[in-house]
Amino acid sequence: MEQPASNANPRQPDTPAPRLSAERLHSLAAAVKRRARELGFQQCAITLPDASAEAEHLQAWLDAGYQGEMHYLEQHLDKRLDPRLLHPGTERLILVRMDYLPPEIDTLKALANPDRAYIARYTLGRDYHKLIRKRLQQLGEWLDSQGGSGSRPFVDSAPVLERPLARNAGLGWIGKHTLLLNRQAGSLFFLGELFTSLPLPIDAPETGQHCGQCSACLDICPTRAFPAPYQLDARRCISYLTIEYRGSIPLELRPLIGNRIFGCDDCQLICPWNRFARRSEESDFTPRHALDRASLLELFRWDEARFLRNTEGSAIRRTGYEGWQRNLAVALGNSRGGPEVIAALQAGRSRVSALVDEHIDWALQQHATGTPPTPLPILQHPRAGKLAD
Ligand code: B12
Ligand code: SF4
Ligand code: SF4
Repeated sequence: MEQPASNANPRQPDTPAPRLSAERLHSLAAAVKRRARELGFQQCAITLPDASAEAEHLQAWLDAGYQGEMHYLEQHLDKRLDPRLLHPGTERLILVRMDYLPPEIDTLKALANPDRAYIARYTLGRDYHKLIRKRLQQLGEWLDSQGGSGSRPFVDSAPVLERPLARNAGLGWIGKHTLLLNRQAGSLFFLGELFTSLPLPIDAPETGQHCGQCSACLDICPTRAFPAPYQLDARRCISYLTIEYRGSIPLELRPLIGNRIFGCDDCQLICPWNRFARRSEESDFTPRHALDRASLLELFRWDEARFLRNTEGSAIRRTGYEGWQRNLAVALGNSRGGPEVIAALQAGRSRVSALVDEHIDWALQQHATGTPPTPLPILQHPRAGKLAD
């Protein structure tokens, strides 16, 4: 999900931050949190620009090759560990989180129907990067008008270790599924941060680990993508395979992908803390083009022009038309099949690329041999009826 560092109107700290009294900084910290809430963030907290404690884990993760082809994660390690190198003059990071679960959508029903497309809940609406960056920019402009001298917003888009920094700010703990979890809100939220030159008072870090003996996320992952708690082998993660990866999806993983055509939520849906996940009121996160209930066939029939039109301003664009067709071919191979599906798959051959054709051939083969769909572990789970939906 990381994209090349953006140049979203950084406000350079060309003049040093004016010296503000401790009292003034204290009241500004409280005011910035109020302002963040007014701007639609559910929570905001302040920490030091320092992630050096992550060096060992980060290096071990990269050495194991878990990043797959996301080679950008191997770059700018110095900036990841020391955010001040990314934006000189930074004294503090203001971390924010924003809930994204849209209201009134049927998550489990979508997963349970093999003819329906499942798109990760975070990306059914408009691209969150733009929304969050814009709000962070507004927060930065406001802060600068109060005595700051330069701020810069980031969301997902730069070499910033967002989860460890958010934990350091006290926004939650890193769960065994590697995502940030909050006692009041679960994990279905985005993170973003504003770099500021103001030495605001910092918040207490979250030092607790509230997963306890639970290992539900590790056990439910359909592709067994967790070699150990707190470690994700992205090469096996459906989110990576359907969004970031451009090549041929490993044969042994295809049946396990089910009907997921963009991202995956299973390790979060099973998490007991997501009983506390809140629905978002942001209209940007409302599903577009009925993507929460679309059928696989309908989406597979989109031509490239329609794909580009319907994914304008959406993070789904990231996978590209080839990736979209590839993912849909795999999901159609896992569907119930039938004459309409076979005809559509056949008609889809030689339309996009050799890569897509290879996945279509696999799907046709699945139906020719009558291979039954692999049951999704999450639907077999005894708590399936009580999951975050
Ligand atoms: C690359 C990336 C991915 C990759 C790799 C994921 C990963 N776990 O790293 C892929 C494509 C798989 C992915 C998937 C998803 N992502 Co993503 N992703 C990122 C990105 C851009 C960078 C993450 C990164 O730096 N990884 C590097 C590795 C080393 O980090 P790590 O595994 O967490 O390891 C750290 C710690 O866990 C710790 N650690 C490691 N090992 C150990 C061992 C022990 C014992 C301990 C204690 C600690 C520890 O040290 C490490 C270094 O700090 C961030 C945005 C950002 N800039 O941070 C979003 C981000 C993490 N993604 C996000 C989301 C929403 C998702 C998905 C839910 C999307 C979806 N529904 O499909 C899935 C979830 C999959 C999962 N279980 O993680 C959100 C998460 C919000 C949250 N609540 O935490 C982020 C923060 C984006 C955002 N701005 O909101 N993502
Ligand atoms: S997002 Fe899906 S595939 Fe990836 S780790 Fe979580 S459950 Fe596994
Ligand atoms: S499912 Fe359990 S182990 Fe996994 S993150 Fe949630 S509480 Fe932690």
